[in-house]
Amino acid sequence: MHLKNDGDIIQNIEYQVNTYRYNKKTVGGVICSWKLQQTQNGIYLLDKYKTNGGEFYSMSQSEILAKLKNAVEEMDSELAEAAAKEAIAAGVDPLVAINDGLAAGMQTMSDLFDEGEAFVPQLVVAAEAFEAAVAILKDAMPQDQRDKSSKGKILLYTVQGDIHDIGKNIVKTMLSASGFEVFDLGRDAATLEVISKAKEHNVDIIAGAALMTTTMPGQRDVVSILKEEGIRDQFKCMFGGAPVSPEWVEKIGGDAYAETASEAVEKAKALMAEIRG
Ligand code: B12
Repeated sequence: MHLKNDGDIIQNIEYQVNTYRYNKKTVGGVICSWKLQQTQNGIYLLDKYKTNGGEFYSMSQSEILAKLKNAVEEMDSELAEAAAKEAIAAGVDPLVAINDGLAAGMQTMSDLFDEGEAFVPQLVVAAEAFEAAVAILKDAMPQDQRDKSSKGKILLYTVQGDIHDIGKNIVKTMLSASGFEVFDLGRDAATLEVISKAKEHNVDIIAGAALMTTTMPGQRDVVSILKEEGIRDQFKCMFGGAPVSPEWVEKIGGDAYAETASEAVEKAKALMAEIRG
């Protein structure tokens, strides 16, 4: 049973207290309940609850998103997994949980690094907490979000000579979670391999990350080779990574730039709309 909005009509009433009815079940290892009210139009959801030592308490979506964000900032995988289970139990949309909760926490870590307040090991451990929670949230996604074939195919990689992949992996998670079929070539992906895999999988979008000014030309090379081979029109090219800018992407003849993982999803959707007319 997926309950998202107040007002959703629910069946399977389990028990009744005074004028209210409660529906109880275990979701992702968490016992949760929904408070319902019978009206002449049907049975409506009034509130969602999670049990705590026998007591019911209400947890709003914003509290849960804050917990997810905090777990990544605390670099705590166990906390992140627990918060993911709470999100599922409370009926929070898994994509919202990833985007507004976990990814927001990752952004904090990235900002802290830039300010000299966090260091590489912290970023790596925070990314692990992010991934641990995503694995749980993915299982709770409705079938239409998991139906990858509907949204489009994307070849994702970090350019040749560049081994940074934390951000690329977040982009992968967000794209997959949004219904795209993602072929991940990993990091330090050879330019010719990118072209050959794009053809092999007949992808719609080629998406490359570069994290160093010295490796950004790897993005330009992909566009140049596609042009040389006369197949530039067969693929949309999207690029990103911390040193990359919209101006750079325009200069090298790319189709889209995204600053963050959630923006990458929006841009990929827009590119697919262009492809499908
Ligand atoms: C973590 C890190 C490492 C880790 C990487 C671990 C890993 N598995 O990724 C390790 C320690 C291995 C490492 C190694 C090196 N690093 Co380093 N590293 C970083 C650091 C601190 C953080 C990068 C990161 O993960 N950020 C967090 C993620 C979430 O952000 P993000 O990657 O930008 O991703 C977001 C967006 O860019 C976007 N995005 C990402 N990918 C994509 C893809 C597409 C298609 C799109 C649309 C969007 C998109 O969405 C993401 C989420 O919102 C940066 C500093 C920085 N501020 O960037 C330096 C940094 C990138 N590294 C740097 C350097 C120099 C190196 C080394 C050369 C160091 C050395 N002397 O050995 C080596 C590189 C070796 C190589 N050949 O690649 C420099 C690069 C300088 C430059 N020339 O531009 C930086 C900037 C540090 C600095 N200030 O000097 N590094």
